Amino acid sequence: MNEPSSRLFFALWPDEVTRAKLDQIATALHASWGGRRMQSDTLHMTLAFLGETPLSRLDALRELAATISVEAFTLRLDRPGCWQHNHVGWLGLSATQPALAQLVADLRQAMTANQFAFDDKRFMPHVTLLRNAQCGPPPSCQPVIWHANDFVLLASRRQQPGYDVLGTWPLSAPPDIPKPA
Ligand code: 2AM
Repeated sequence: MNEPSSRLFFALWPDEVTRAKLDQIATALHASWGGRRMQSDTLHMTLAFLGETPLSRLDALRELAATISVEAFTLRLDRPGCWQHNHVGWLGLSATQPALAQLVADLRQAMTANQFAFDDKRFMPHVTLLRNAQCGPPPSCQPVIWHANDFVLLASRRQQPGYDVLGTWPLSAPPDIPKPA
């Protein structure tokens, strides 16, 4: 018999305010590019995609996630884009965010050390907002500022759209910025 498994990935999961702002950008992109909007309650930024993973390994995955120690960071999502090859409309970053890159690198390293397979394509931070988009020039959009304080492990639901949150891990508090005298 096949071992029970789920389609898993680590992600940043927005708070309600950020989610609503991302959804507004989806409205603007949809007006330009059409296609199918992602449901607002599923919006996320994938950090590392594992795919089908045996549920017997879930505890090991949760344990490695708990070892990650990266400071909380802020993302400025200011770059709308559309991929011709898969018709995905998305919002990303025009400047790299070193703490985000560190979080992804540390997750990849911990997964490799624990013999988890994952998609190791170059990380391209983005939030998918549209599928089946007819890509054209991007509309101008207000940047979305996203304070990332934690990351999650998500499982894709099998029968309906949506994800289940299987775990949440806090990012560490950034050091206090000294106030000017
Ligand atoms: P996408 O939104 O750009 O398609 C769940 O499928 C999430 O994992 C989606 O956000 C998807 O990205 C992302 N993902 C990353 N790599 C993937 C892969 N190889 N196959 C499917 N989804 C992948």
